[in-house]
Amino acid sequence: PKFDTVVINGVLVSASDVSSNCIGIKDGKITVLAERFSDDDLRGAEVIDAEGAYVMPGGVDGHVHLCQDLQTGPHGLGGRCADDFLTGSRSAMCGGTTTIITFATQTRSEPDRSLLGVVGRYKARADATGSYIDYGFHVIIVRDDGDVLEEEMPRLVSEWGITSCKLFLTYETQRLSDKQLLNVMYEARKNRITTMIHAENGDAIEWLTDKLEERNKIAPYYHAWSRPPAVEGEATNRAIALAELIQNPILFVHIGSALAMKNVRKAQTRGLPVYAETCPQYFNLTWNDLKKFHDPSCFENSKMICSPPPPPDASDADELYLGLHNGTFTIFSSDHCPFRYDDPHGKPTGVLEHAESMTGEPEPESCLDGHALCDLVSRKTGAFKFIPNGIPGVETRLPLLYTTALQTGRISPQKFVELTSTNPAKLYGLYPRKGSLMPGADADIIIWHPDHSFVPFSLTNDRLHHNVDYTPYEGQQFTNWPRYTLSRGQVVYRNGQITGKVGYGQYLKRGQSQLATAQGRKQDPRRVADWLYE
Ligand code: DUC
Ligand code: ZN
Ligand code: ZN
Ligand code: ZN
Repeated sequence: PKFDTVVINGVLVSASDVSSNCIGIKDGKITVLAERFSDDDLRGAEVIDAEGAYVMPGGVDGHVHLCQDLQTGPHGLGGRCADDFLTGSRSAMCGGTTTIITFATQTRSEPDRSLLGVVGRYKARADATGSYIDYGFHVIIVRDDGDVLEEEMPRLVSEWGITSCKLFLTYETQRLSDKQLLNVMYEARKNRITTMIHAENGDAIEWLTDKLEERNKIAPYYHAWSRPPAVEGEATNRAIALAELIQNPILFVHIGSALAMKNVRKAQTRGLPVYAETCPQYFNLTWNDLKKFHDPSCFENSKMICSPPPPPDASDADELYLGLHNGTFTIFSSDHCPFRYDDPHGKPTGVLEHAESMTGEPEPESCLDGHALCDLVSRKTGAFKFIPNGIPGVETRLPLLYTTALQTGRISPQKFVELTSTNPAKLYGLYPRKGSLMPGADADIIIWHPDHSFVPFSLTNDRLHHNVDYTPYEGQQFTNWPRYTLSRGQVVYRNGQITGKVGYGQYLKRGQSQLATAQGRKQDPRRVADWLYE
């Protein structure tokens, strides 16, 4: 047959166009787009009727934590990662995502000096279960070892196709000083590795945390008070200044405040190659969600702790939507960072082993509802600073944005595709193989339900396919959901059923970023420190 599979009656959406075309798929690739197919074309092919619904390139989620190491100590990420490559990729694909980029994390331990060693270890974790969908790695660099960076960065690119690294300005166990940041960014730039920056001022957070503790404000809710928008505001400005100094393109991960977004916008207006990511939690949660369980002192509220925290109230989200629309945000990722609530090393009780380190800490009030786990934890001093930061969301990323932004007219269908698929593919060197419906691209495709025939429902965690025992979006109304997910031409998810196979997903060697190139201005000799790169 001419095609293995065809998609007919769809409204195709790319980052630039909406068109009524059929898709012909052969050997895992899109081979033909045509207004219609003849009977001859269709012979022997599996025909998928989209019934007038949107058809989009599969989601590319550039920010997913799977199998990540437990890191201990105050302000460390802490906790046991609930999802491995099996459960994490399963959850992604059931929400319309066909590519995930996860983190291979260096630690400060001596054996982790070698980035290649770290990556090999994470690859083995992926191989241990296999993945349902294609995946790649970013590296997280928490050390400034000049010899390692010089020797290994070129090999990360050539041997592994890893062309991006994440750097932290906060967390005792991860953060780089300004000088270290410059060192690592400089080496990264020489190798055309995109630097992703977690921009929160670690000193400000520690200082505020001390002040909150002095006042016994240690319940989960106060996690947000320890990270008000100014914390992200300062760190974004500082990173922009340092990156400009050495002409390094940067991408801010998980921007959560309108303040930081405006800093990014200003830098972009000046022609600097500054990119930004934002995530569902900054549109759908607020500080109030950190006190929604039982009563404000109940440690079940730890389920909602992520960094940066959600914004204070919904007015920030209104501004953030503008940033999605006007291009300030380059990508929309999940920051899926999964911890279970019932795991002793998960959400509330990751605290237990550190309880003794809190010398002379007054006992917090226990939950007024007498919630058992909550009491147990609060008795052990479950201060927010010991609670692992992160919430799940790889499966809800696309349907949530579809429901709250596309269907409400806040963003166009094209912008939806740009933010969730095309731009992450370009930014991370996967385009046009991923993030595109052009002939030659991998046949990674989502087909939605026709809006008019979808029966809205309210989300419960049992519908999801991650290994986390809660969702922050419990009770949220959804007005659409991916009906089919295709990965390299195979239907891996259909009408709520998993049809894919674990182990089918392939490791992706990525190329250079295709975004950080032209900058819309002449180079300014006073600004440009060319001698650094001679
Ligand atoms: N950074 C992330 O990227 N995810 C969760 C927590 C964090 O600090
Ligand atoms: Zn981060
Ligand atoms: Zn993250
Ligand atoms: Zn409780």
